[in-house]
Amino acid sequence: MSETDTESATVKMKTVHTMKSLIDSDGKWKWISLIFAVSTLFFLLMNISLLVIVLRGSHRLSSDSESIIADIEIRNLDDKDDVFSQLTFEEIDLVLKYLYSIESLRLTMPNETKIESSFIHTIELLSPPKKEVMEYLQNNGSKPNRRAKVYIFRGDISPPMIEEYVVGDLPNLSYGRIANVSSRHTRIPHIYRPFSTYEFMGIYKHVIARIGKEARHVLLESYNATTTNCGNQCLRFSMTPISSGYLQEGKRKAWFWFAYDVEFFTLHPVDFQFLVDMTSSQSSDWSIEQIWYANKLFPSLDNFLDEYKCGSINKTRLKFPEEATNLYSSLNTRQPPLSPLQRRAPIQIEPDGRRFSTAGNTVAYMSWKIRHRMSPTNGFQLFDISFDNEMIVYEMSLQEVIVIYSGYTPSARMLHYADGAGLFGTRHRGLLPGTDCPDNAKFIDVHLYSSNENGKRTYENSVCIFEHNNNSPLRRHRAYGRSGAFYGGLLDSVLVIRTIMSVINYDYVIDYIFHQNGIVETKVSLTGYLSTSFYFTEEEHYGGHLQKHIQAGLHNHLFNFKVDLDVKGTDNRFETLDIKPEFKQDPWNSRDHHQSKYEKHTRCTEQDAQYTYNFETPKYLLISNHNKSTEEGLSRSYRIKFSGISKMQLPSDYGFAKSISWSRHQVTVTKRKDEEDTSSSIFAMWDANDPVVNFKNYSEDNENIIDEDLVAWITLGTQHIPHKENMPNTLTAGSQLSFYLIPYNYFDEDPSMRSPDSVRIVPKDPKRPTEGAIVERGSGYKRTVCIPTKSKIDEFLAKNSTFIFT
Ligand SMILES: *[C@@H]1O[C@H](CO)[C@@H](O)[C@H](O)[C@H]1NC(C)=O
Ligand SMILES: *[C@@H]1O[C@H](CO)[C@@H](O)[C@H](O)[C@H]1NC(C)=O
Ligand SMILES: *[C@@H]1O[C@H](CO)[C@@H](O)[C@H](O)[C@H]1NC(C)=O
Ligand SMILES: *[C@@H]1O[C@H](CO)[C@@H](O)[C@H](O)[C@H]1NC(C)=O
Ligand SMILES: *[C@@H]1O[C@H](CO)[C@@H](O)[C@H](O)[C@H]1NC(C)=O
Ligand SMILES: *[C@@H]1O[C@H](CO)[C@@H](O)[C@H](O)[C@H]1NC(C)=O
Ligand SMILES: *[C@@H]1O[C@H](CO)[C@@H](O)[C@H](O)[C@H]1NC(C)=O
Ligand SMILES: *[C@@H]1O[C@H](CO)[C@@H](O)[C@H](O)[C@H]1NC(C)=O
Ligand SMILES: *[C@@H]1O[C@H](CO)[C@@H](O)[C@H](O)[C@H]1NC(C)=O
Ligand SMILES: [Cu+2]
Repeated sequence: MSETDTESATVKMKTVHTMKSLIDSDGKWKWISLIFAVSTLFFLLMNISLLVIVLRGSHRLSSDSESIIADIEIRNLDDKDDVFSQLTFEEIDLVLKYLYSIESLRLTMPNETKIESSFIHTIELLSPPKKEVMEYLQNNGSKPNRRAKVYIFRGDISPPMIEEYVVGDLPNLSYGRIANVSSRHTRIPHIYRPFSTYEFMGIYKHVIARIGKEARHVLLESYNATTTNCGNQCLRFSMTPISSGYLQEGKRKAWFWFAYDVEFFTLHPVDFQFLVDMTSSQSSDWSIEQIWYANKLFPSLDNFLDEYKCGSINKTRLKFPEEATNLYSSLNTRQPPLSPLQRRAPIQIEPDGRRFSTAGNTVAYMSWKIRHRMSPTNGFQLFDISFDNEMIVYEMSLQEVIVIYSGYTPSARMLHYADGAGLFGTRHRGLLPGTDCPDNAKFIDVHLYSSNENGKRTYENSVCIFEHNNNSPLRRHRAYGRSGAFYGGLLDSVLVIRTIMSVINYDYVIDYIFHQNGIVETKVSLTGYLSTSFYFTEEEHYGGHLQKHIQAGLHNHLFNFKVDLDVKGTDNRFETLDIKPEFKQDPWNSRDHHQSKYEKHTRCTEQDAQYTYNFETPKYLLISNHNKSTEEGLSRSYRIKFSGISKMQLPSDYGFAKSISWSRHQVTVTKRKDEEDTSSSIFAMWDANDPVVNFKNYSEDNENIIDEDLVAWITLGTQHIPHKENMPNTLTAGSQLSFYLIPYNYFDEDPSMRSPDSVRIVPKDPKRPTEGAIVERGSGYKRTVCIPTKSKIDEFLAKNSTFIFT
């Protein structure tokens, strides 16, 4: 199905939805449908013309009729967004055609590919140089060329490699070469390869098939389940890759473990694990090295099978879990209900229609404007975040998500996960209206290329955008009393751009929240299923014993974000305001007095710009423009503030830690370089012996960072010691981590003073404040009654649930 087909289908669905919601309501609203007949006709006309435009192939138009109307009403967005936007399917086709024409690449067709062959893993836009983009956006410079960044698996060459190619310039491609950059490796040993469908095919064929055949009797006898021909009593395998930091040079190995294939398998591990050497690029060479069963380690599969036969092993006997609705791991609703009331939860409505608009990759809300793109490897990225048409952030994006587990069993203690290996972009999809995002949110589909998902693919409902109010004032004051009574307040309505990534068992909700006072909030909430292992008493200090056989390991979640702030241009400084105790004689008498004072500390070099949180030395962290000051001579700045940090406890030169050097500091400021695009890579789970992106190197040259273009790399985190209530699901509440970008002498006055949502109340007669008041509303609107539109999502899903389960 083509891109335009999908869009028109969505438009049709939503048109039907809008009109039906007006007509379908109960009898007493019939007269309203009559009144609305005229406007319905208008909607219909709008949608027909929209369909025509969409069918003509414009990929720029949003798929939602309401937002088109909002666009027309609110403002005309410029269309310079495509310097940032992801490659279109047409552009991807050009890249594919070009690369397949290069014979020396020996690219295989997807239906013939194996892990040992040459194939394209991902294709995406290579970010254009920032200088060129800035010239284009701000100085009428020429449009930067569009180029593709492509990862190609070269299992076919010796030694086997993964290669990063740059292919350009679109649309008339004339070169495709291995990227030549000095800040990351672009020819990567095959043993550091990220997850791929083709590797899993090799695993099924050469590893699981062997275990399933030779140990079938063990699995059946111990677990009453097996891996193949298992009916509805199957075992599933999971892979725990081992970082090269724990292996002999040149090796690739992984622990595998079995779990019952029920809802949900990560809470049903059995006590069967095995170590596989996957060093060879030929999957037929992979060998099963060790077996761990019933808390014992065996040096080989044959040895294990012999011992099992001789009866020298205490055999495990487990029952297949019964799929009861109250099975501890299932998400079925339990009884009795929390409330006997059959009433729906509150919802928010937009009484006068949507207040944000979207066009192409751009979103506009109040004075905010934001552009976005989805990269198959890096995931969701924001660009060119501006307020009052002035850029504040050039790029803001999640860089990496890691989880470091502890445990006793061989697999559990090696579980050091860098989620980027799973290709972030492809993990964003299937947001459910009404639960993941409000029903009235705008849902965005993205189009990406990844061999793990059969090449070109549309990911439905990957991103949602909505405005809502936090039901709390952003600011307010009530002055009361006989004189000078007034009230001034503003409800905190915000624009939220939300994505949710499901990476195997965990789900990460990532919100970028734009407040009306110039604050950008980034919030990560964690949910999903725990990763667990089979319980043995030796696990006691490594996690929570949550069910008879289930142990969930203690783990540390860490997240890294890139924030390329540009405060009034790119000549910025990193300053800290260091708050210190003072004990000094009072100038007004002879007493000694304790109080705090602060000193501004300009961080001159990259080594001096690595900030580690310390409770004893409180600080404000500022990105400032020294040349743009307030009338009082204070630099214009943005402040970085965070809540939700966690110490990375592995020694810095130990194993996996070398792949994640960003995790040592809560904020690291570096001089911005196009080459130093990311703090991590899709290889981080494996590459500790020689990290492909070695973040530590970014600061190693210790460059001067005064009045330079700067990037702040921000690390959030949380330790998690699992407990009963984390089953079946872990909860977002209590697990939220945030950082804020807060204007600090950036504006001369809080810009939310201009909000149309402002309310001011003054007495009619200041001398008699209780005898009537005048209510002033910024927008001058009158309060009216309105009807929420009825959601049709459940009916829609009953017929077609493609978007949520693909
Ligand atoms: C793979 O697909 C191509 C066409 O795209 C076809 O020519 C070829 O026979 C197929 N190979 C296999 C093994 O199915
Ligand atoms: C922008 O550049 C183009 C061509 O380089 C020129 O024709 C146009 O007049 C310029 N516009 C402005 C506003 O400078
Ligand atoms: C690409 O090539 C076509 C035909 O060869 C030409 O018309 C077009 O201007 C070229 N586009 C660019 C961006 O160079
Ligand atoms: C890579 O870039 C460096 C420095 O820019 C240059 O000296 C070198 O020749 C380039 N190598 C290739 C293969 O293009
Ligand atoms: C990082 O620096 C080390 C030491 O200078 C060097 O060996 C390594 O190749 C660098 N890594 C990258 C990815 O540039
Ligand atoms: C294995 O499962 C089957 C099917 O559910 C059941 O009939 C049988 O009793 C089970 N065997 C054991 C030993 O639990
Ligand atoms: C089997 O279990 C018994 C009782 O728990 C124990 O005494 C024995 O040492 C175990 N044997 C092995 C081989 O682990
Ligand atoms: C500061 O701004 C002035 C006026 O715009 C300019 O002349 C000067 O070069 C700037 N200084 C720095 C350090 O950027
Ligand atoms: C279901 O929806 C998907 C898109 O989500 C579409 O590709 C497919 O054709 C639809 N199926 C039916 C039967 O309408
Ligand atoms: Cu957790």
